[in-house]
Amino acid sequence: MTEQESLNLLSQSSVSKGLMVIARKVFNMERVSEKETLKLFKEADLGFLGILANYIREKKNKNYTYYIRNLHIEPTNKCIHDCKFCSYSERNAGQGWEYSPDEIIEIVEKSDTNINEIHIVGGVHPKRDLFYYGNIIQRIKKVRPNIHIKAFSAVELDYMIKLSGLTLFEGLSELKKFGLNSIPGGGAEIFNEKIRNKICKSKSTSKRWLEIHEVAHSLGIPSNATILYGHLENYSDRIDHLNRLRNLQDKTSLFNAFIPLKFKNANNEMSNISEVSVIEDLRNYAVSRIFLDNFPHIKAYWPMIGRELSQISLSFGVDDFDGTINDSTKIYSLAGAEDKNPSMKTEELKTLIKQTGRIPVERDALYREIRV
Ligand code: V47
Ligand code: SF4
Repeated sequence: MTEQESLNLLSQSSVSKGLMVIARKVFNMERVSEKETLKLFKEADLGFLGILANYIREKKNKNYTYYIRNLHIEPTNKCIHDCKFCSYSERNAGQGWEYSPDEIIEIVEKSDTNINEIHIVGGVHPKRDLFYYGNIIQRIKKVRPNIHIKAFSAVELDYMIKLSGLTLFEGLSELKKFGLNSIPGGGAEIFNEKIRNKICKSKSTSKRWLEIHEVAHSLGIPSNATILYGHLENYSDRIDHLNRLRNLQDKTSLFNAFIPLKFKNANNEMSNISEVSVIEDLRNYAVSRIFLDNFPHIKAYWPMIGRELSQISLSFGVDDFDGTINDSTKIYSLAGAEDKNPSMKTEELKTLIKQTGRIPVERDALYREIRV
């Protein structure tokens, strides 16, 4: 839809003058302020947010929807932290596991040879340092020399680097030498310190999370960012979180994707909090797309929100469907996600994307198109 068509559509509806001012800014690709974003969260309806978010989505990523052939490996659920929302760690799941380096290599060896990316995220094991994980990365690269390794949330990195007695810069440089290519977006949760202290007190601070991504970017290691939403936070807290990310991206430009993670309430210490509605999920995707004008991609993580909501999210700012994953991911299935064995063939991913009228584009980990 063109800018004029979108404006015409909006002016026919009962949109307030204040919201129309924001709409014009968006159609001129101007940055929206925190105050304006609060107005969007509080006053705009879903249709209005969808038109704005979709306009930006199509300006940035046309009618394309990206997906990747990837494999998720969770090395362990043993963890020094006790995040209240976690359903996955040994403490909360009641059962601990850890793959040995040989078992991890076996998983890689057995995986599809077309895979382009391995995503590795797990618990923060008390005894595993940077060299332990670095050696695993090095061994994976021997098996699959061209694979992109996106591994370890900032919280895992923080601990393994400290345990090895290195500075952040030294630790990340070492990991890069071992073969680390990028960093996933986990561990960000919510940056507001008061809420962070309530839901994951022992975890790396917000300042540290941002510092780790900034140092990684300075070393040429790109990364993703997430938010855990739909628990104790309010709209201002979400905007504050987005703003800290937008400010860092202004400095470094090395965030690839933003991934909103909906709080799931099964089997954790926050089960008393109801999950937010699907409407709220879509509003949150849309506002994220509108605010994060310097993030190239917004990702829907389908194992968490399901296939159908992921399809609908493509009209609310999302342009990335993540990937084929595999069937061993437990973080969300234990927290109550519908899909207990998340795994999708590329044909199914493509069909889901085509059903929404979008064009599926297979990408590599850096969003370069792969033609097969
Ligand atoms: O940081 C844990 C979240 C994250 C729950 O970079 C929960 O491509 C909802 O980082 N309800 C880890 N969320 C996963 C992660 C990730 C996932 C997909 C793609 C990428 C990427 C990164 O999982 C944690 C936390 O925010 N999480 N428990 C829960 N009950
Ligand atoms: Fe550990 Fe991650 Fe669970 Fe927190 S969310 S307890 S850091 S596994």
